[in-house]
Amino acid sequence: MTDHVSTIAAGARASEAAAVLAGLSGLPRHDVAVVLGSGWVPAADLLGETTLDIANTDLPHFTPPAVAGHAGRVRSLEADGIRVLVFLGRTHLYEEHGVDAVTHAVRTASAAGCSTVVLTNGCGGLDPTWQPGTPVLIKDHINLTGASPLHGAHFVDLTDLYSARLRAMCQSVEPGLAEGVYAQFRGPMYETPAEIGMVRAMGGTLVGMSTALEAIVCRSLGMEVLGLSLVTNLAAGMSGAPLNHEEVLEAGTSAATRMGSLLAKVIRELR
Ligand code: 8IG
Repeated sequence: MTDHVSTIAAGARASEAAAVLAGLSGLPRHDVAVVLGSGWVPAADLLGETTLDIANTDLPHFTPPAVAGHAGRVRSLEADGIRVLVFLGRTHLYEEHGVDAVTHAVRTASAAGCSTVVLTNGCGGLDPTWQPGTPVLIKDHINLTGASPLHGAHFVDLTDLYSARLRAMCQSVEPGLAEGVYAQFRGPMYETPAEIGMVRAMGGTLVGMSTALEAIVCRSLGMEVLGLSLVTNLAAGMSGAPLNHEEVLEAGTSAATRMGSLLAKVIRELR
């Protein structure tokens, strides 16, 4: 396939998924999409009134989840009149299904009518004052995956990718929220201490394995993007202890109530 045809094919797959979603939910359109990453899934129940809860694979072209804590479900919620499409879990680049699998959820959200997307993740933090369980607004990213989620000569401006308007809104909902620059690695290994030194020298303050490629596609489709990280661990080499996935899930479970009420408030401001 040529790159141009690849773009059309990704859009057509998303339209198919959006059509099935419309049938199952009875809603021709949704307003806001939320992608819940590691540590955020337990917050899902706090966001609104669930009106549909399906496996992501009930929609065409979704990939079954590979990782514990990545639920692979899709919900339709009602939050004070806002129709919210929630993805519990995501497909990661390290699962090796390719960039189109990574971005299918946000392409589907766009095809379903969402003009705003909230991308959340669990990540490592480079600021020693960010204890595990600290939420951080993403103000910019550095894509260290070596991959692009766009096909062909598709030039997209990423200035203000993480909407200044939505960040200001979050700051009014939760004054003093920290802000950071998110560096996306391919994973699935965590970084070496030397790689964390590289990220610090580049101006990155958060490290993870998601979000940036999805945000790029959202911008290419004209959606407004809000990025929220939950720092679940200090970046490699900073705490003296090794990193492990269970610790990450545990930090999410204990922060769930706070993240849920933050997200619930933020969603109600998105209209
Ligand atoms: I949760 O320290 C979580 N995800 N790359 N590094 C990377 N991804 C992560 C980390 C981390 N913690």
